[in-house]
Parts: sequence; C-alpha cells; structure tokens
Amino acid sequence: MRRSTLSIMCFVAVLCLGRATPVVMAQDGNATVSFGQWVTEPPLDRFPNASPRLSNNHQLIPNTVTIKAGGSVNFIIGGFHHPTVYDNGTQPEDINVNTPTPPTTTRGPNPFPPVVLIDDPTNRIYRGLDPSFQPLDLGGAFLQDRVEVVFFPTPGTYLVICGIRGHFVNDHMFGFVTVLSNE
Ligand SMILES: [Cu+2]
Repeated sequence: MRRSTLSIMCFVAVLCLGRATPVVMAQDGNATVSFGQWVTEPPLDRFPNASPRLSNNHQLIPNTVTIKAGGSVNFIIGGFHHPTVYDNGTQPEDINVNTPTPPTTTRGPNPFPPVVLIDDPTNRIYRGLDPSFQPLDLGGAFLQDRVEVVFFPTPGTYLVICGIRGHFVNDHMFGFVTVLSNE
C-alpha cells in the first residue's frame, strides 16, 4: 500500500513540474548552446590540466534554439572549436569550405595537426576568436574552453557552424538559431 501511495504521489509531482516548466521557458530571451562537449564514455580525466582533442564530441547541443529578437545566445565552447554565424536563410551547403584562412599563429603543442579554419565572408555576421590564438596552459596545450555571447536583434533563422573545417565537413558540426519577432 505504501509503495503504491508513494508512486501516485510521485506521478502527481511529475505532472505538476511538467506543467510549470513551459511558463518559465516562454519568458526566456536567451539560450545556451553547448558548443562541443568533453566525453564521459570512456571516462575522461582532465585533472590537473589536460584537453585531449580526441576525447571531444563535435556537436551543438541543443542543435536548434529559439529566442526572441533582442535576445542572445551563450555559446559555451567545450574543446577546440570556432563558432561562426551566417545571416538569415543561409544553409550549410552555401558555405565555401575551400578557401581557408591562413594560420594566425604556428605556436602550440606538438604534434598538433595544422588548424584549417573556414573563411567564407559571404553573409557572415559573426566570427569567433581564433581558437589557435588562445593562451597555452602549463603543459603547452591550448586553453580551449570559453564562452562567446552573440546578440540577435533581428528575426530570422541563422546558421551557426564550427569554423574548423574538419569539424564542419566531416562531423557536420552546425546548428540553427531561430529568432522570433517580439510582436
Ligand atoms: Cu569544432
């Protein structure tokens, strides 16, 4: 009897929580996107200061976010990535990946593959910091994790890609920001 009573109480509690959640989300003018993620399977130990590039998941999570005009998206960058935003209506196939930008720096840990960054300025409205220009940690690895906050004043559907060529071309590391009108 006690177990069944508890189960009913839990079920009711979950229903109440489920009803309360959408009200909070509807008033939110910002969204957070995890831009690359450190893996947990197999277990990863970054202590005291390790950023093994092969232990990183190349996705935007969530893949599509919706905000209102005048809101922002907080890209929390986990790993070696390069957030780049294209204007309303741009599709992944529109991006020219064949004219990469020359490296801005050659320093970094060895062996480290050459960093090839996409450089297509057509309809590009935001390009993030060069990840290979970030400071190095005590072990000589790039300090990769950071936040970049991007403002979206105008309604539309914006393409967000990782500018690291291999991540975009091979891993399809891109997503969308949908910006709704305030009216
Ligand atoms: Cu990336």
